[in-house]
Amino acid sequence: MKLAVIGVTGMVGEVMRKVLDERQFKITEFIPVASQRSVGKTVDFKGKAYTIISLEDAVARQPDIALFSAGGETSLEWAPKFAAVGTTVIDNSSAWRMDASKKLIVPEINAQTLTPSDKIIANPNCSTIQMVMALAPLHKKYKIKRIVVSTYQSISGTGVKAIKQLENELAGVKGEMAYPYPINKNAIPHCDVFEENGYTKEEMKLIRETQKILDDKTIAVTATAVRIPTSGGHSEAINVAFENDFDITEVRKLLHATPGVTVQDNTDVNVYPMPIYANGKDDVFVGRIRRDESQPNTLNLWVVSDNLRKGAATNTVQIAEYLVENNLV
Ligand code: 11C
Repeated sequence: MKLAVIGVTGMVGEVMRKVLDERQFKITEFIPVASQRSVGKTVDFKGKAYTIISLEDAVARQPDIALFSAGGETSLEWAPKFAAVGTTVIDNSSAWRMDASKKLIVPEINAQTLTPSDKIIANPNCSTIQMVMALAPLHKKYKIKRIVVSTYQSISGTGVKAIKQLENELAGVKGEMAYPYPINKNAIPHCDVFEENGYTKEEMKLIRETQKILDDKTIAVTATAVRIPTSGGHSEAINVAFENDFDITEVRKLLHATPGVTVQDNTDVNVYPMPIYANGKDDVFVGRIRRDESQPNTLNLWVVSDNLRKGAATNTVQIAEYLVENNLV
């Protein structure tokens, strides 16, 4: 298996290398790729130094799989070039997610839709992945009518510039700002850019991607995405109304039985998910499971996950594993 990682020096690229190593993904040739300014430098993978090559040179090597995490513009330009030489691209950017001809995959939910002709596969947005991981088993059983979600997103979702901004603020140093306001001691209701309808792009991703992954356009979703000064791990307060009524014990059982989901829910002893504990782990953690007593068939959940792992790198590597295990590459 010849595997290329595009954006290998970035935050997600670094976690991809770690996850590939941890999961012992079988690779015969590791091809690290980054922008021109990194070409010729080295990156570590499995304790060895590898020289970074350019996108052009990587296409010439015809990898079997290319994991992309280098931004939407790079994906739009280069994913088709890799696909044209037979590479299967798994793309972390938002470039292809809503393209009707591309699949948007969370392996636990819809990997079975993949075929060998899917040459560009989209990896969903981090905040969407953790939400659908918790909701998919409940949708199957009770059918979702409407979701109201508020997110509390870590600065690692914005990237290194945001981490630097917080470090500078904590050190009392002036520097480049990733956000229009200070992030320390703050909550900024603004993730990604604003769209014409007054929602942010992040909020619209939660709406559109959820319907696509759960393959149900009838699901109504509304979202408010907020940036908070946590360093890793997104949290979400989810209110979900179902067509059919549920039994709360059965909901807990369903979530317990869902691979990739860990229930942390014992208020007697203050057990609930929190980003400081979810960070560095691959699972999606669900707690504060309770009936919304204000209207019928409605449930409240608190969902936390590491946005760079299950929200990005781990989900991408899981897609690659599925392709290999099912002889789709
Ligand atoms: C955030 N969800 O935390 C974003 C980061 O569409 O893949 C990832 C952006 C994307 O701000």
